Amino acid sequence: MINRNPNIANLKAGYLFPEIAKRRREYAASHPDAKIISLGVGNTTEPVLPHINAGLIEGARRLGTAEGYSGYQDEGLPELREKISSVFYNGKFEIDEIFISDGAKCDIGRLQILFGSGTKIAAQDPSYPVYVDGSVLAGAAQGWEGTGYAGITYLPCTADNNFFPDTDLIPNDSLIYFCSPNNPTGAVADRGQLAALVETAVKKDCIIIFDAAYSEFIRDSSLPKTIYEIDRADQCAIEVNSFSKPAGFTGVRLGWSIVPKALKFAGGESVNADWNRIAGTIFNGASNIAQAGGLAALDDEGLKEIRELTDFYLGNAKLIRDSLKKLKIQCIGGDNSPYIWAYFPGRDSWEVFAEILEKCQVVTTPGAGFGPAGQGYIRFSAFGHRADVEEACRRLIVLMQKNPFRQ
Ligand code: PGU
Repeated sequence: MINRNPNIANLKAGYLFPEIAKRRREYAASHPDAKIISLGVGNTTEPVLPHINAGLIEGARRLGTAEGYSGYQDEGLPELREKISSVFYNGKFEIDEIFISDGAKCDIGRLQILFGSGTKIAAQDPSYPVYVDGSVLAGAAQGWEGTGYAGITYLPCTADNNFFPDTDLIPNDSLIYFCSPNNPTGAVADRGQLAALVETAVKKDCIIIFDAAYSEFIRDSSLPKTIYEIDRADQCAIEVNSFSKPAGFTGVRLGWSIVPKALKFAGGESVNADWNRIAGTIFNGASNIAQAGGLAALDDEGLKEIRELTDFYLGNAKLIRDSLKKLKIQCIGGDNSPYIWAYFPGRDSWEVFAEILEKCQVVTTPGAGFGPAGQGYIRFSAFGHRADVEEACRRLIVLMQKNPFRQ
């Protein structure tokens, strides 16, 4: 018999979002009349807008024609890569520094192969669970100790440090996971903060994996949308991004990663060349239909639709934030991000999650699921139909005012 992969055995708990879905199912089974509303997982709910949808349809139509048919296209359509470079990076990157993927999560998982199991990991705490869980799967952790994994450096991001980590905690030669706008806190790193992060990475010979999946939700034009707005970031950072949230492609599956040619390993070898080798070996490219939709999303009409869709979700976020403020619950996020991070001092976040589900039949995400520093917090997602979000807010205000949160 083959032994179980010890890295899987090292994982402390199941993946966060299926666990929440399970608790929702259990609640629904014991309360069959409950009209449950989800402000839990960040999954898009609104239809793909017409121009982008026409791009997807046209992509499918072309596949049925002799002139338009295409097969494998490993690194992605050259036109799409050019468009990504010009729309998001001012033309800074050549197309062979841009790798089209089937989504940011998939690339975050695969990028681990670049570094191997011996690499030190530093991750924002709280953070998108894929960074830490993916690192554990890749063999970077030595098991669970107390509230976190041994071998992974947690970088607390709390109200005390304005949700930006103490860069002194980052070990030399480590792989740093950083997400801005942040999931789950909704905080966005400003230019000075990102410059400090880049400076630390350069000084300590680290590589940053910068997750910009929510960059299109940034409305404050002084905030950087990509780490490459910072000097020397191309020497120390890989950026992953996605069409999932801005274009409603969570089910279509399309993203990209930037692996600059200036990025080198300790021995001077090219990270870009190795990523090209890995991606060519274990990935056969994103769907050509999805890429046709991606191209439509990046022309003038498509960019207007991205703005419209992200404005819609930001409108939901404002409703949620205003409701929490009425209840005098401290919260951040929701202005340049689709997540609102609400603080319940001294409370266990799974208990607050259960209380909101019981009293309001609203599903949220407990902060502790994103890391030890998330304890006491709840994440509200702004992805939902407007009527559902309005109803969830109404329930929160009416029911929680009548029957306030337990202390
Ligand atoms: N990066 C971040 C920071 C995310 O929050 C998510 C989705 C992704 C990447 C995934 O991007 P794709 O391009 O669609 O792969 N986070 C959601 C969904 C949960 C999940 O497991 O991905 C969330 O609720 O946190």
